[in-house]
Amino acid sequence: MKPLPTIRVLDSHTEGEPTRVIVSGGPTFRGTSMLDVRRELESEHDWLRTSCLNEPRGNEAMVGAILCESTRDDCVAGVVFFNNVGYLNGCIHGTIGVVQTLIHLETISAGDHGIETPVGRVTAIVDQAGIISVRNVASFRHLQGIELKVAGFGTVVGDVAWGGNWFFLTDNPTDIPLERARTAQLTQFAMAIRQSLRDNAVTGRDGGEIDHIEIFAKPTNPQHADSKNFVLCPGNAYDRSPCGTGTSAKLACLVAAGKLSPGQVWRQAGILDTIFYGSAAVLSDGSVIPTIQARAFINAEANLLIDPADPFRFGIPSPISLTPSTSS
Ligand code: PYC
Repeated sequence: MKPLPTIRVLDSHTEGEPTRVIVSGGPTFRGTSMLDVRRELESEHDWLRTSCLNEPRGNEAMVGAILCESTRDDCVAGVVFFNNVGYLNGCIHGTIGVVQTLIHLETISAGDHGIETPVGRVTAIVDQAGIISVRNVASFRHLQGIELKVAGFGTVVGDVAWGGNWFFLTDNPTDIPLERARTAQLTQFAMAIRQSLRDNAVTGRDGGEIDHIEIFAKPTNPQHADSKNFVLCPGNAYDRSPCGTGTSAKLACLVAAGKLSPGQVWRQAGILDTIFYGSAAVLSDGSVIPTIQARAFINAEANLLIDPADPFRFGIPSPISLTPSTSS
């Protein structure tokens, strides 16, 4: 029997949020940057994303990462991240997952390693004990104290910030507790915020869509964390981790508000009460370079088989559409 086309993946989770790294079986790219590679994936090879992440092989929470040769001399690898509905700009939990994967494959060991992403070069720092930190791209608060009318929830006030993705950040104005048992309600609330941002044409710089919503509350255990968040991702899955680009956006807002000093450690808990440790160096224009530390664990090595007879060989199409709906 002829062998079936095979995609080799390594799965990990970073403080609860899964990453599936494609290590072989993908196409060859022509692009001269990870932004080009992302465009190629989107326009020519979207089957790879849907095959790996959609059911029945994947699930809505999973973030995929295709490992590529970097187009730069100062990076050990290039990577493009995607999810259940499309392609991400940056992804820090995913970068930590990629780095843990490269350690597992014995491609890298302790030291500093450049990783090329569609939003620029990030640096992974692996210490002698194997603890991974990632120095992210420059992050900044773009808008402060935006007031939104959110259908069903009243007025919500928050900031817009870039941390490698665009975020709307707000302290929880509702009485819905930030607890795992309440993620359905939190998801409804965050989706309503995102809809209001669209209806009111509130965007990131250069019109970038604010597709991540981050809601903050007091931590479950103030001895372990400074804050707890719930993060809604573009495909309506919530981040099981505290979200690295979201934590970077939070650091940028805290520094802009004079609530965090350069180098001071911020302990951001997520919905599972796992923690990302963040700190920020401040640049002359007020933006920050965040460094995020977290644990990732490899939990599977697998060959995904693409059987031409399988009607769902490219995954079951996602019921979620990225096309914004118009509210009446
Ligand atoms: O950790 O940056 C992150 C991230 C973005 C979306 C899911 N996780």
